[in-house]
Amino acid sequence: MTNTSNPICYLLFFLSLLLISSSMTNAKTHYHDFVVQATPVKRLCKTHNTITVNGMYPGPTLEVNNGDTLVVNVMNRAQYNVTIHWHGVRQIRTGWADGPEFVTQCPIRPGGSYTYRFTIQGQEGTLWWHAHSSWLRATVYGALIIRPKEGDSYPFPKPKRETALLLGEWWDANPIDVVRQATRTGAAPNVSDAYTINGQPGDLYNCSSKDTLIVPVGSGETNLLRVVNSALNQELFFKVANHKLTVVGADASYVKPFTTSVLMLGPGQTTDVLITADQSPARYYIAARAYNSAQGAPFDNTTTTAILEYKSAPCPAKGTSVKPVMPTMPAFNDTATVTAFTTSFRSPRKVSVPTKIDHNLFFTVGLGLNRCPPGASRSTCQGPNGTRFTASMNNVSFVLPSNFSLLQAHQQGIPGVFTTDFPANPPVQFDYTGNVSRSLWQPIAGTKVYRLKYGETVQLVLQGTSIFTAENHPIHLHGYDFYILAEGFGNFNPSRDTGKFNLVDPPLRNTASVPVGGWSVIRFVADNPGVWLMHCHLDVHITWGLAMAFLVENGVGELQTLEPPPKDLPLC
Ligand SMILES: *[C@@H]1O[C@H](CO)[C@@H](O)[C@H](O)[C@H]1NC(C)=O
Ligand SMILES: *[C@@H]1O[C@H](CO)[C@@H](O)[C@H](O)[C@H]1NC(C)=O
Ligand SMILES: *[C@@H]1O[C@H](CO)[C@@H](O)[C@H](O)[C@H]1NC(C)=O
Ligand SMILES: *[C@@H]1O[C@H](CO)[C@@H](O)[C@H](O)[C@H]1NC(C)=O
Ligand SMILES: *[C@@H]1O[C@H](CO)[C@@H](O)[C@H](O)[C@H]1NC(C)=O
Ligand SMILES: *[C@@H]1O[C@H](CO)[C@@H](O)[C@H](O)[C@H]1NC(C)=O
Ligand SMILES: *[C@@H]1O[C@H](CO)[C@@H](O)[C@H](O)[C@H]1NC(C)=O
Ligand SMILES: *[C@@H]1O[C@H](CO)[C@@H](O)[C@H](O)[C@H]1NC(C)=O
Ligand SMILES: *[C@@H]1O[C@H](CO)[C@@H](O)[C@H](O)[C@H]1NC(C)=O
Ligand SMILES: [Cu+2]
Repeated sequence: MTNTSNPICYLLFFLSLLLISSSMTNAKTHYHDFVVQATPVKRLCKTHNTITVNGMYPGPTLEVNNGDTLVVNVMNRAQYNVTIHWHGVRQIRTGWADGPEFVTQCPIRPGGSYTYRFTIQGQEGTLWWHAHSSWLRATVYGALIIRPKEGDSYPFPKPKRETALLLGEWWDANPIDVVRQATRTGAAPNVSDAYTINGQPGDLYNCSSKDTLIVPVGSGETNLLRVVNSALNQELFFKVANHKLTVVGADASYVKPFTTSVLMLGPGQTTDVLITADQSPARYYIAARAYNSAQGAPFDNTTTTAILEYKSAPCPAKGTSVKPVMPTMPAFNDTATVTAFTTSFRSPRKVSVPTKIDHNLFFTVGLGLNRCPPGASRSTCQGPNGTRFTASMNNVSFVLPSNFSLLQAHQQGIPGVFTTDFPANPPVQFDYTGNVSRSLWQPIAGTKVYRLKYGETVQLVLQGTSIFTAENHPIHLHGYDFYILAEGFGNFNPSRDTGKFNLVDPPLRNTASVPVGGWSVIRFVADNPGVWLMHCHLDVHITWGLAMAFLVENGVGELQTLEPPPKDLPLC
């Protein structure tokens, strides 16, 4: 181009420069007000004073393009402390906007407000936002849809319509009362009474025949469903009767398309699928119900439904009611189906997985039981055999600070809020997935972080344990996407399992479902300074301490340094 004398070439060159600069200035800033408030919501025959955003359940859908900036002013008009987390957003240098209470900010107290400002950088697909304070996210959540930059297109044929489907969980009670009761008694919290799709349980539940979401389709159309598991405590199977689903994205990264009849999502995960209306015009149930991997544990064994309705479906004759076609759902403990699904994910093409590892970490993840302190009232020790439930990573049950957020304490050098001795390996080696001796069941409590220098590479083996019970744990890392190199059952064995790593096209995600009685291996580069929570996204488990945090130091220069805290950052 530059060594030509052809004036047309010069013209084209300058035009292309203009185009590049205009696509750079195309990025928009979206302003939103979120008012957190109690709102009457009627479900399952009863009205509750539900905490919502702007009176909506689920809350507003945010739609942006990759590269756009969001400015969301959150006003707390509820009676509880609240924060909002933008689940899966990388938050590069903007850790103050990440949201987990006492990790990156103190809570927004009743009457207070805080403005979250952040830019979407290099992410496309479906994410979501939710409260990150106690169990408020049971009802305080919504979709965050990120389309390609203007002028860019999807790496698949443009769908005719797009529908976000948020799978949720409903208690016929105040969810805050449910968690408070569990925290007081030490027992497992009550399970939910219904699952929901975009806030509607569907017509299999009592008093819910009108509370059913209808998803219209035209015959022959291909549509995009953006499925989000926003349930609090339950991994879910998802199916559409008689229709195949082609998975094209997950956690706001594209994947190599594959076709399946069933999805499984852990809380926190998103899956984008194409669905073609290639069946006879009729009404088909879209259904979700539990994948419950913990043997013998009580769970909500109900099924939520929406209806995929062909626009040309014949109207049922007057006075008759033709039920939509119901899909056959996998058994609640069908781990084989889950494994077939989760191991189908690939990146669309070869990716550059870090190969020189600076930190080779091994974290156990699982439950535990605390013996009751002498003299404690029996009413506070209603876990199994007079214990209290707990959970831990590497035998540390995570305790949130209460006087400063971890990020504030780090940035301002305030001592005594956390320690940096989170162990790189389990303090005791044992047969993690075998019959674990009772002497190992009680973890220590602590606020420990693991320190990383800017740019260091991390390999992390997440090893499930069978302490109390083995269970699939959806482990979510804030501020990062990571490659999932492999997963398996039993104890991770480096000499046997390293050979199974996918170093070519592993999927990039923000939440990994660690198999029940098994392990997952992830890798990431610590290129985002801040304090980043990593936790089980079953809220019952994070409540018990199944969490830790990475502290990533600043690098060199402004672009590798955490921004200064916003002026309106809530203090404790
Ligand atoms: C939990 O369930 C028990 C038994 O059904 C019930 O008595 C209790 O009120 C429930 N707790 C809450 C907070 O709803
Ligand atoms: C629905 O109502 C019936 C009759 O009142 C009751 O027996 C049943 O348990 C209810 N089902 C659910 C899921 O609440
Ligand atoms: C769950 O409910 C189904 C009916 O929908 C029933 O067949 C099954 O036994 C129940 N499973 C458990 C574990 O309660
Ligand atoms: C699933 O649970 C049923 C009982 O509801 C049991 O018979 C079956 O063996 C279990 N399957 C697996 C794979 O654990
Ligand atoms: C509770 O105690 C009973 C009787 O000693 C025992 O069989 C059971 O395994 C114990 N359960 C737990 C979870 O410790
Ligand atoms: C913050 O709280 C921790 C734990 O309660 C305490 O040890 C520490 O001294 C407190 N720090 C300040 C500066 O108050
Ligand atoms: C697990 O080990 C304990 C002793 O450590 C033993 O009493 C118990 O029977 C074992 N349970 C199983 C299922 O093997
Ligand atoms: C966890 O630490 C406690 C206290 O030191 C100890 O009793 C227990 O055996 C440890 N468990 C594991 C799995 O390391
Ligand atoms: C609300 O947050 C403040 C710190 O900002 C804390 O002191 C208080 O205990 C919290 N309230 C509840 C109910 O958790
Ligand atoms: Cu968990």
